[in-house]
Amino acid sequence: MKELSEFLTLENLKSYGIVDMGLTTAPVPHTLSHYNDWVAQGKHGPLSYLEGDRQDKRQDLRHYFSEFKSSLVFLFSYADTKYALDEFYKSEESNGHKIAGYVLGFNGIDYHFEVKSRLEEIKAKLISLDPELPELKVELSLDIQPVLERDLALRAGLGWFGKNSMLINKREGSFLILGSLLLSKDYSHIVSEKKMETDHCGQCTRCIDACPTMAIEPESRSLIANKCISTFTIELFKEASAPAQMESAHGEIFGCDICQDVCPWNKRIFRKMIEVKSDLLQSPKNKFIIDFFLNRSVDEIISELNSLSNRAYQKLFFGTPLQRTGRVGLLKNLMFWKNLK
Ligand code: B12
Ligand code: SF4
Ligand code: SF4
Repeated sequence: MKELSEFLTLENLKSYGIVDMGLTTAPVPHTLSHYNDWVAQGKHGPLSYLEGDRQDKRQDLRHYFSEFKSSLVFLFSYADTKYALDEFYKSEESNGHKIAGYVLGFNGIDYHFEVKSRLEEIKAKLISLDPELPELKVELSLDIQPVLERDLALRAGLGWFGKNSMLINKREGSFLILGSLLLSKDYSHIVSEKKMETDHCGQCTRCIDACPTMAIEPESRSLIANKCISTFTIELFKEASAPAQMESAHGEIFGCDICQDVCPWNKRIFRKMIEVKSDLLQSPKNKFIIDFFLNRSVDEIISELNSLSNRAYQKLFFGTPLQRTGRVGLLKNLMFWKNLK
């Protein structure tokens, strides 16, 4: 048991890129009614995976993992890469277009692979260190599982929900990926449960004011998915209408970070970053993505994408987040900006 508690310290887990961690034994989301009302009002728009059977599973962690007793929740930060990317955007090399910071945040590798393999390593270690019978069972939660992950992180005391819906951690901001291990045993005697964080947005409305497509409803402080540029550029793979007023955005071609860029809790940590780690943009995959999408004209990019088959595109971007939309989805995003010219 001693070895297990020594392993499960933040200091030790830093080597996995974890910047904060917490534990919760609560299986039911704190803001469940908000989620159910949100779906009932159709605010999820085209995101059908948030309704039906997967909505039922999200009501209680035990609907997904019946043996649930506690969950370890981890925050993986990509703020340093995002900072380096913002510096790149200011340089002459930039073509004025933007991609979500998380795309480059894990060396250009899709976090569904990279963070997953880190969680798998931690899982294997826990199973090997847990001395008690019956054997510990562990399920992963990383984006695609039917789990309200921001709420899970809230319950684990890791942050609060910003008006932009992001889970914000006081020390680390919101440029984070959330990943969790759901356990068949209660580990609260090993990792103590923290108090839930209170709201630290106060009177600020910067994210609401900055959102070009008015996707954040001020009264309910919740997001309307089909107005969000992130939905349009990441979730819609075929021809689709862009959200109204997307032309006043900042050239987003994959994802959108605007409501996080303006957040004082992110600005605060950027101010503390003394050096720009530009080498974070230099991994082979990151360099390839930047050279393909961010430092040449939209016309050139479109012409290259048109010369590729769908299969060739998938091969080229294999293992990166840009595989998701496929060639057609990215062409749709780029054509939006080209047609504005
Ligand atoms: C669907 C989805 C999307 C959709 C819809 C997002 C949304 N806000 O609902 C779209 C495609 C738009 C999207 C975009 C992005 N996403 Co996304 N997405 C998800 C996914 C798969 C499910 C989210 C969900 O259940 N939404 C339903 C709403 C109701 O729940 P929620 O977003 O969790 O919001 C909770 C709180 O904010 C709170 N809440 C929200 N409004 C209000 C209002 C009141 C009054 C109250 C009390 C509470 C409250 O209650 C909600 C339920 O617990 C999660 C992974 C997961 N399995 O949870 C990732 C996830 C939320 N996404 C993530 C990321 C990184 C992004 C982007 C930054 C990517 C990008 N750069 O383009 C953007 C950010 C957009 C934004 N401002 O939210 C991260 C967020 C990390 C963080 N720090 O919060 C997650 C957790 C993935 C992960 N494992 O890391 N995403
Ligand atoms: S991600 Fe972009 S479009 Fe979506 S709510 Fe934030 S600022 Fe608005
Ligand atoms: S910009 Fe302001 S209101 Fe929006 S999440 Fe950040 S602190 Fe909260």
